[in-house]
Amino acid sequence: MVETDHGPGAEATPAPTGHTRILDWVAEIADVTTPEDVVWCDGSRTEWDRLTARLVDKGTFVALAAKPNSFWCVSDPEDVARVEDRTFICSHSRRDAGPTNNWVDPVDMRTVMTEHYRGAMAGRTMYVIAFCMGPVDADDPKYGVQITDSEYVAVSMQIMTRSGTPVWGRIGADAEFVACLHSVGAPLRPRQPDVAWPCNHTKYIAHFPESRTIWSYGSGYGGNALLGKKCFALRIASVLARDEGWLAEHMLILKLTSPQGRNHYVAAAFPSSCGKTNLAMLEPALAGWKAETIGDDIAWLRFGADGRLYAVNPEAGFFGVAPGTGTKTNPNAIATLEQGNSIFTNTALTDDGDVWWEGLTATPPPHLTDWRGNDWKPGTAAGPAAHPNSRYCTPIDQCPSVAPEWDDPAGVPLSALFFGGRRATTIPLIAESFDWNHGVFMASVLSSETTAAAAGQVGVVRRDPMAMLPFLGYHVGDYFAHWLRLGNRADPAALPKIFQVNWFRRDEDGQFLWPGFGDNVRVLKWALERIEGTAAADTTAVGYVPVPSSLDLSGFSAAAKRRADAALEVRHEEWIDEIASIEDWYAGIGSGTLPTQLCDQLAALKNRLAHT
Ligand code: GTP
Ligand code: SPV
Ligand code: MN
Repeated sequence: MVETDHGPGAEATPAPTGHTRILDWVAEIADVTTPEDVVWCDGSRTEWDRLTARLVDKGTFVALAAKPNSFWCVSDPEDVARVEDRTFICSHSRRDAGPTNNWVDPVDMRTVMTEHYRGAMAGRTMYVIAFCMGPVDADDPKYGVQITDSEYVAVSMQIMTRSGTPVWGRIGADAEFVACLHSVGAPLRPRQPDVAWPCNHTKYIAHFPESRTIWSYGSGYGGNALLGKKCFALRIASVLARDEGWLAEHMLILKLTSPQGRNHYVAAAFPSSCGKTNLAMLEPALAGWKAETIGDDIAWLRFGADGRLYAVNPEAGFFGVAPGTGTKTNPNAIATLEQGNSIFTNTALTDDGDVWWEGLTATPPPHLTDWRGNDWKPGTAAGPAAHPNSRYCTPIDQCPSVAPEWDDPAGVPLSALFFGGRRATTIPLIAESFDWNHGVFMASVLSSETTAAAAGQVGVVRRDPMAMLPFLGYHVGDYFAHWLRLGNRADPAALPKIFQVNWFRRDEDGQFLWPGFGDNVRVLKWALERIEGTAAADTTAVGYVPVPSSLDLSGFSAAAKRRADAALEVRHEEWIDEIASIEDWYAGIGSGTLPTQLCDQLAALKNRLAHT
């Protein structure tokens, strides 16, 4: 045990590790950031109670009367989403960050950020959190240590990751770990009162892929600050995966059981705020089908000895979009939250100590406190009561639909991969790829309208390859080559089939053509029947698409069936525009790096469009 006590704080705790590199790093960061004290987190309930009480005292948290052990808070109105324009991949060579990432030389970035970090934790407590992404019993567990000066982050990391004493034990004296440094960048002078949501107008979310290091500064929100999530489990992990022969993906993981009792595991990549959590907690609209949740945001995919692709959820909680979540759309999320032990950020607060957001109930309560902390009354307010990117943070193991194997270190073998986006036109409800390379092509040109999950304009169509555009730690062309290589050296019969889906196609009035949510099981059913060889398909220019009678629309009205048919249409005139946009996207990647197989796929698609 090593005593690490910087300054006069009453809370300083002894280090629970003899890991020299961790001790040296923590001491070095404490010297630069000058916190009042250093607390080594044990991840216990006692710690949770102490930190949540502190957050209530500070005015950050409001304890909810209506839900056990649950808290509401609002962020600074400038700190509400991931900041993609302030996110950097600081690889040694600019080339390795590729055309889709912001790049700064790692030495320059460390120099600039060190000046921001200097004294940044003054007046605050520095927490040191050990965590493991994925089950601690994995063959090759991936550890992280996050330093943070935010109690909000410390309690959120308790929900989102496996953390604390058991992980310190596993890390031992010499395990590899990803060093995650986080500061909200809001030092306090002596006796300066704190604000409810400290943060800094200047923000940096920097990744150093070669040294497996993350430096985050200025934001306290979501993926900017909970560094196990997008920063580690996607940006750094994608680089680990490239080097070690696996894939780190922005995917939900779902277990489906047919009425005949057949099990399939599937994973699906949709961009932020495009339906992963909802599909992961699906309540099937078809009788006899069962859906169970394994993960809702991130999947780590590795080939097993049997040649199949296995998926593990590296997280332990959900950081889910609140608006649109209700008993009709996502009853499992609502039931998860009813159990308590949750944090709500930027939702509205009811007068009786509960949370509310648009879509929770059909009509809002007569009075609310909105996400800016102001009075809010239906009909009179200028904006929504909850921020569109307001989130709940809740443990996965209290979800009623969780599958027992969610925590299995071996993962689950995948039958299918789905790639989907939010597209008002063009992209059919579902299309099956012709083979692995065609599926990788489909995923490489995935596109979606931007959402409130990231700061910036909403509703603009952009290419979002594999739903990973904001989360890739290296060159997108190399990433495509990695996908192709892994599939091409595998047994084709053991590979998951690749499908493209679009729940968000609209009619001329802007209404969704497909009802979505629980009805999405109808689409999944067709995909599984394709895998089992029983469903019929039309061969179109863009892939295999259900013949109308092969999609189970039982219970749909005639009008709903017509709308489903429209959602399935492959309209060549729309695809001509799409091709132009795909060509632009590929041109930006650079012919030296874009795999020739993908250029061949694009040429073949153009050829099919011209001849069918
Ligand atoms: P991130 O956590 O940002 O990665 O988002 P996500 O991909 O998990 O998206 P989520 O499931 O939280 O859904 C985002 C929004 O899309 C919510 O407002 C949902 O209500 C809405 N949504 C989800 N599934 C469907 C669907 O099948 N159809 C329609 N129309 N909307 C959906
Ligand atoms: C996303 O934006 O994809 C999220 C939310 O899941 S965040 O954790 O902020 O990245
Ligand atoms: Mn996400």
